Amino acid sequence: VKKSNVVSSILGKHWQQAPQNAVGKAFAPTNIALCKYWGKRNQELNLPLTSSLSISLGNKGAFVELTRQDGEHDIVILNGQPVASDASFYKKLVNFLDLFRPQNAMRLRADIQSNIPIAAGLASSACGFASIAMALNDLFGWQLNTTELSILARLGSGSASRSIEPGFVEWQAGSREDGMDSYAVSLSETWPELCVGLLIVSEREKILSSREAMQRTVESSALYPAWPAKVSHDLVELKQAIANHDFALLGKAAESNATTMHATMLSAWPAIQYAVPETLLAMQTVWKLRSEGLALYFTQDAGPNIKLLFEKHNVATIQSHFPQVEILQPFKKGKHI
Ligand code: 2P0
Repeated sequence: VKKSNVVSSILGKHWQQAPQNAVGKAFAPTNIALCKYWGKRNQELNLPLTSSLSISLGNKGAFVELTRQDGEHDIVILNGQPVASDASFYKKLVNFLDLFRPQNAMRLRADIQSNIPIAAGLASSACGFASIAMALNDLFGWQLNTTELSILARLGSGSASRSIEPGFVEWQAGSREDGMDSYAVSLSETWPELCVGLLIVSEREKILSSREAMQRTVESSALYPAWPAKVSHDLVELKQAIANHDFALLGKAAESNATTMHATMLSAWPAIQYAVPETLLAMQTVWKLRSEGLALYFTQDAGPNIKLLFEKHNVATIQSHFPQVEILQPFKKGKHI
């Protein structure tokens, strides 16, 4: 099954018809996985080996305006700066847009405004592809639902499937070969007290893309066979924690999911380690503070930075121990960009 088969089956008669509107606009939040997506069963369609569960970060994400562009090339502007045509983000984006062009091969201009701290390496592809999928829907007037948008966003980047909706989101792995049952579903619960703290410990570039790292882990880690069972266990705990607002259970499940994911990578060959010394120091500080009674947990993605998890009543304490932390409230209402 090819990406274009999935697109044509979702868009039906609308596929490759001209845009209905002059401009397509959309905002998509970025998301942080509490139970991670690590390993694909299908590389082409970004179909995961397991389900995952994330939290969308409120008004932190990407706002896109898509317009038609004369000439031979797409133009991608990120925060006012043109993205070079040899940049990997440009190439990934153009490949994605190729799936949707009408027969006359119309070119597009994508003006993307992101308010995620750039150095955080915070799943920019997640909100990027989700916002592009939603803006295409607006430009072409397809009137797709969130399930269809989640499937389309996944074709750009797996984690983008989880960035269509706010709040807690579960990406259900599904089992079909064409991935039509692999999309994200929003959980209805909210948790206004919940905070995420971004701890930028290093601005170093990513050592290895998530795509390559997860593939190498699946193929060579002796620990990978234990991962799907760990995910199933953590998903049960996370849903229970969310339903009961049990912060200690949420923190434990999220932190141990992240450390287990990184353990599978460390046991890959060649070994993959996204942590730098400052990452480990931050983890040790979290563990020390927790042993002293502070309800503080962390998670870590495919990079050296740490995301702290805590509740609103502990904000002042967290700030005193981590003066450089940027605190986000996923359930706080607010304007985008
Ligand atoms: C996640 N990550 O669940 C996991 C945890 C990073 C660590 O999803 O190859 O950019 O485009 O499907 O979505 C990052 O991987 O990978 C990611 P592709 P993606 O958030």
